[in-house]
Amino acid sequence: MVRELLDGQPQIVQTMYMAKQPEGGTGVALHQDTHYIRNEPNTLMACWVVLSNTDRDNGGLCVVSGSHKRPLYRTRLPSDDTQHASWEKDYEMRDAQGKTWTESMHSHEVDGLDLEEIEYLTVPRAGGVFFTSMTINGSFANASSDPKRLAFATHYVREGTWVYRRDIQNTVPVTSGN
Ligand SMILES: O=C(O)CCC(=O)C(=O)O
Repeated sequence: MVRELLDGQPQIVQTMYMAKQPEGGTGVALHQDTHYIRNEPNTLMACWVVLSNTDRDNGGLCVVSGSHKRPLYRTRLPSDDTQHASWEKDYEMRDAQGKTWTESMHSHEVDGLDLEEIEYLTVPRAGGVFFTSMTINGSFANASSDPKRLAFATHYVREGTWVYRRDIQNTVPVTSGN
C-alpha cells in the first residue's frame, strides 16, 4: 500500500511505539511531520496502526482533513503540558553535498489553528491510518481510566529522497516479504 501511495520504492525512516497510559498519559501536540523530519523532495508519509481500540477518550489520533494541501505552519512550544509533551533537543544535520550543522528543535504545536477543525478519529484495534507529512496530526492525553492507548507508527520516504537529520539518514528499503 505504501508503495502505491508513494508511487515508488518506500524507504523506512523510523518507527515509533507510542503507549499512552490511562489517566493522563500525554499526547503529541498537533503538528505536521515535516516539522520533525525535513526531507527533499518532500515525500514523507506515515502509517499509524493501533494495538488497542482508540478514540477521543483515550487519546486517539486527531487530524485536520485537507490540511495536506496547506503550506507548512509556523509552530510554537506546546501550550498545555497536561495534554502534550514538551521538549527541546539539538539534532545533527547533513545536506546532500556533505555540509553538516546542528539544529535546535523543539516539540511543535501549529500556530493559528482553528480548534473546530480538529477531527478526533475512532480507530479500532488493528486498524490504521495513512497520512502525508503535511497533514496536521497529533493527539491529546489519555483521559480514560482503563485502557492504555497503544499505537505504532512507521514513517516512509520514497527512494531518492534526502532526509536531513543525521540520526535517521540510514533508511531501510521495504522489500517484498518484509
Ligand atoms: O500517536 C500519536 O499520539 C501521535 C502520532 C504522531 O504524531 C505521528 O505518527 O506522527
